[in-house]
Amino acid sequence: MSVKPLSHKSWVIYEDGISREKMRFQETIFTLGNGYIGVRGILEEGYEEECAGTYIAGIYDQGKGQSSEIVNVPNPFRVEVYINGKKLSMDNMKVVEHRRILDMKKAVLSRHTVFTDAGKRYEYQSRRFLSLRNMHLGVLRFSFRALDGDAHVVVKRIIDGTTRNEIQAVGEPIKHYAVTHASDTASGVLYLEARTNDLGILIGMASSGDMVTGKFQPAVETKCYTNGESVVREYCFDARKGRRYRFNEYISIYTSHNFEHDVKSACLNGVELARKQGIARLLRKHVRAWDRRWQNCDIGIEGDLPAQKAIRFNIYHMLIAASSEDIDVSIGAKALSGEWYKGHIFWDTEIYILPFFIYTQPEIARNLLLYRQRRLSQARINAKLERYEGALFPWESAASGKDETPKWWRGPDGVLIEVYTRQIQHHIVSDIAYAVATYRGVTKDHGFMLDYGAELIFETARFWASCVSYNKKISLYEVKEVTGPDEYHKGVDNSSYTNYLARWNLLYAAELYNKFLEMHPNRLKKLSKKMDLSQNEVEKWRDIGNKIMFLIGKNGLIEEFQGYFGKRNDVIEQWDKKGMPIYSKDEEELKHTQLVKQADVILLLHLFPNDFTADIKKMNFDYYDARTTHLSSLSPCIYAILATELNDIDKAYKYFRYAVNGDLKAYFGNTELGMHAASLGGVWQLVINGFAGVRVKGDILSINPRLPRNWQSLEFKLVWRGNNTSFRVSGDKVEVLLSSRNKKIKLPMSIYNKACYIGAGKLTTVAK
Ligand code: IFM
Repeated sequence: MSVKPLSHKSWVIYEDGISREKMRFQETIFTLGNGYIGVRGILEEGYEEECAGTYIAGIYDQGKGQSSEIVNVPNPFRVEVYINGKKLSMDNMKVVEHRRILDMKKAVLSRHTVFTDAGKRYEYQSRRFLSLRNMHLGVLRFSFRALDGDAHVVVKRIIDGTTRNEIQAVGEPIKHYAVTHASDTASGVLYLEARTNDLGILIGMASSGDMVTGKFQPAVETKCYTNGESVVREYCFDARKGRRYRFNEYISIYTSHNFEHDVKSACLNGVELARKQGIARLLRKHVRAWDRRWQNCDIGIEGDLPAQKAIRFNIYHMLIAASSEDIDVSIGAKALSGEWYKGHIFWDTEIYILPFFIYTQPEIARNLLLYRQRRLSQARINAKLERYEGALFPWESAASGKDETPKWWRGPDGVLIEVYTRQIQHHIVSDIAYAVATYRGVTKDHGFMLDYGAELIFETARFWASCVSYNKKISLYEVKEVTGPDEYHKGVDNSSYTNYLARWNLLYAAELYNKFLEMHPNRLKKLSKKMDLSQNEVEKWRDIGNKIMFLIGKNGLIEEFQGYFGKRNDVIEQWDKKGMPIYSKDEEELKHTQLVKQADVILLLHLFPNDFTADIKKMNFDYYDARTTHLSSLSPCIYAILATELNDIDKAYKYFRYAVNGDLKAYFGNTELGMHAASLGGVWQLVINGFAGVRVKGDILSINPRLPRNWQSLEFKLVWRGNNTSFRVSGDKVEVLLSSRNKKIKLPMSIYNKACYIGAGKLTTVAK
């Protein structure tokens, strides 16, 4: 069973016509990436409003900034075309035709633009991609036509070393590198090398290209030169009216980060090899790699073309942000599509994005978890610095694993605010542990747990044991002065989300310890020695876990944190056309109310779906839904999941439409700064956990679909316990197809609460 290619339309995102106000938004939407490099969808020639962003995963620098940020490296895709000395650009000329198409299936961005000047039209077309087969390779093909008369043309191919991190919440733009070398080879290959400020990471870029010669080749004068911080190859020729002049470019990018060989040679070899293969072959390989990538993670929706397209858009942006190679990086809050939040990695990755990878491409999930595990030593140091034990993962993380949260930030109203979450948004610690446990539960990758996961789980439990304080009066442990997911209320005591996850973390660690004691005593002995861990300490974790305060009333209503119910009992009273809340945005005032910025208690109910009854879920959903502003993009998807569990499919669909289009239709408000990566993953969870009703119960996969009315069918794939499994939900039936080499396999599942065993290679149908 494979997801039907409904129509080409559901794979493409268009831009028709050009609008200055939307340029930065489009740049984000049209980002290309291969998990290693991300390039915003700028027009090659540039324009006043552009934010030409090229990012390489894992390359951070602080320079004069508040904390380290992902480096906007030189722009390797610059092309300038001059007609009789005047540059083709929306800044200089009128644009009379403009269309861009992002083909999400192939990750190729194509463009057609016609400019006019002095009554004459000039056409520029381009196509580019970042190879998924070779993460160091980019390809650009462009062409030019003078439509109304002959013209004298100069084409400049440029590697532009003038880029900076323009987008700063606080302070001036920062250039995080210095160009150290710009040259060209005898055969016209451009090479630019730059060095980052702090760590001196070398970034090398080479570009090799041709003007494609045809029957009517004009006399072309070609020269290469450096121009300040850029390196240029220039073609000068007389263009004949209506004739198309084509150019091919092969771009190779290497850095000295995690790469032991000579950067320059790698770049030069890279372009030479690419050139030998040619664009058509490189494109074929790239498209095949993308086909394979989509194969395991596409979602098919029949009956709702806008939703089909939007869900693919969400998945596309997660895929382009994740490398299939282990390059010791994780996914930032803006993925590789922008420099807002400085390319930092938040809990967004583990709680929102990771489930998509765990269930569809577990090897990528593993690499993302390894990124945290490799920073465990730094997390131990972070804990010590804050006078805790165990591991304190930073609220905002970059390359080193130190806390990179900037001290100052600019709020939505433009006012400077001191960031108070830095040392106290401790739920990140158990969010990461939770992701490790989810990975283990879905994949049964015991090797990962033995080699890496257990240590992380134990150290995070240790952190919580050192973070709680015992309240003798009530014989309970408390966690004081933290900030939960709801950031309107900072520095609160006994945040229910935080305490519940801390409790889970401690008890899970104790259980894991006992399992290891039984099954892997020698490994445990070694690890215990390394960590100086004793059985007594583990018993203490269990005791604390069982006695952590959790503010749930007799009626099942969970208090978000201690004292929350004493706040002004404001509720949402107005909604906009999309059904989203209208409320005052004054955070100073909001903190005195019960209004909640984003899913907090409701997120807890989603993460532990089997721990709470339907009545408890309903009571809390009704209470918090009436008080949540959804100011954060991390919120609507989670409310929608809960709504599906409560069978309120219309409400779920309302939140789904908002969340799935959050960036595509700019509902979230600041897409120009980059994609809202957490929401992308949250929307995937909404479709799978919510509408498809996929949950792990005990040790088996349970499926209880409840589709929106207009969806005739939903198709998706999951890798469950290492087996590729396809699902199709339509009407009142679920079809499952398991592909496994083990022909004798019988995977237990629960579908519509009916126990069944899925064998390999034959379609199993279960009716409601
Ligand atoms: O991690 C989130 C946080 O929960 C809400 N503000 C934005 C952060 C980054 O996405």
